[in-house]
Amino acid sequence: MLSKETILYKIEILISNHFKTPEEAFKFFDKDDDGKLNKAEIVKLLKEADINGFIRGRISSKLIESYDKDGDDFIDWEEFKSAIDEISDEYKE
Ligand SMILES: [Ca+2]
Ligand SMILES: [Ca+2]
Repeated sequence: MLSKETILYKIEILISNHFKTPEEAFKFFDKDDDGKLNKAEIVKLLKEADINGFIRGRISSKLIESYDKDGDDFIDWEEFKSAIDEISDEYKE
């Protein structure tokens, strides 16, 4: 199992390599355009972030567990942003 730090780091790399802003990444992965990421959409994000296929489902659940503040089983923009802010805090020099 990858550590949370490693996972967030891979997501950070994905976003900075392929998107101009975290918001653009969020919109890209929100395939059904409902303003929230569901588990399947997060699994796709993890795939793009080069996370091993066998653990994507579990990591996706873990991320929802950690960042779904209002408990609706979706990650909305505010929740996504708080995860991204955590990454930037951790990796800023
Ligand atoms: Ca969605
Ligand atoms: Ca939520």
